[in-house]
Amino acid sequence: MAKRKLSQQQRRRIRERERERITRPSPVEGESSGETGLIIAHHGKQVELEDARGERHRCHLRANLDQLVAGDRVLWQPGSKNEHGVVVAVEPRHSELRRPDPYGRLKPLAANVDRLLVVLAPVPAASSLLVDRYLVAAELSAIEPVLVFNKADLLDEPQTREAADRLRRLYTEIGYDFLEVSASTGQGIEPLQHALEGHTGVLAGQSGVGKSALVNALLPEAQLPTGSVSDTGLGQHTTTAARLFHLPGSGDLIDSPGVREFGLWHISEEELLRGYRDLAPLATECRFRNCSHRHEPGCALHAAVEEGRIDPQRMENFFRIADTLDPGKRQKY
Ligand SMILES: Nc1nc2c(ncn2[C@@H]2O[C@H](COP(=O)(O)OP(=O)(O)OP(=O)(O)O)[C@@H](O)[C@H]2O)c(=O)[nH]1
Ligand SMILES: [Mg+2]
Ligand SMILES: [Zn+2]
Repeated sequence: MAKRKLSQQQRRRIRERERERITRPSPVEGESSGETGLIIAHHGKQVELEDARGERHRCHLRANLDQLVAGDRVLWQPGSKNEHGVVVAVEPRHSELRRPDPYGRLKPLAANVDRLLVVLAPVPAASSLLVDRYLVAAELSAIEPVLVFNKADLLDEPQTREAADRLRRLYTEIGYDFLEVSASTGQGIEPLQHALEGHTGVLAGQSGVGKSALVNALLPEAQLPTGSVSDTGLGQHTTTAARLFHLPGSGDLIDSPGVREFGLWHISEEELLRGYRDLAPLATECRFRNCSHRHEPGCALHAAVEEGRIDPQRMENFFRIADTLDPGKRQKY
């Protein structure tokens, strides 16, 4: 059964790629001769790519190319016998999720995605501050976020149930999708699959929330290792590199390594506000055009919180993130 599905899927993809190739007049930056390919993962200086027939190849990169990531669409030239191919050019990305690496340098994590699955769980405990950081990144990259609360099978205790419900209320009131799922029992996996149909999603969230387990639930053939180590609190990550998977049906999903923090220091306070889809429209209604929303009278944001139209948690998180922005990017008061 799984085999048949896969070959149908491959056929569909070949048709898609062929169509793309015909209708796309050399859209690639740099050189233009070569076959089209999709980056599945990058390993150091090499990448794994999928060709138009669905076959995988290891390739080197032309020296002038920036780092490629899962989801990138490229042109490449096959190597001669037993040799790696070479990627010669990359298509401009229509979207890009970036995050700082451990050295604080901003790195792309996934390209050409249109859904960000922010995975939460009762363990490790979900924090709205981390959720907000992901939401801001998604909003600024024009990627539609979906909150995925995993390990729903662990919500028996009234306390954990209440914490999950609180997050659901907080985010659904703003208009975000919130799915309660369990990679272990299969609860909510079908709605998750529907949410990804025809889209390319990327999984994000703390280490140990079950991102790879969700890939396995959606695509049992993936057989990804999932970590018990993370559960012990040692802070180790099970997944070490982002990787793209084709889901049954239509839709792609990129698994990514977990992070403890999702830094946003590189954005300005103005951008941060734009990333808060509930707060941003209110800012134009403040009495003072250059309102800092901190101490001025007639601040529409504070009025909305007092009247119960905005959750105070969102405002608090906004200011907490604002305090971590690069000093040069903060608003001066
Ligand atoms: N009870 C329960 N445990 C789960 C569920 N999903 C995942 N887990 C467990 O959570 C642990 C972490 O799962 P992973 O899928 O490795 O987590 P991850 O988010 O991919 O972690 P990193 O790769 O380190 O970022 C494993 O022990 C899983 O078995 C679930 O729905 N219910
Ligand atoms: Mg993982
Ligand atoms: Zn204001």
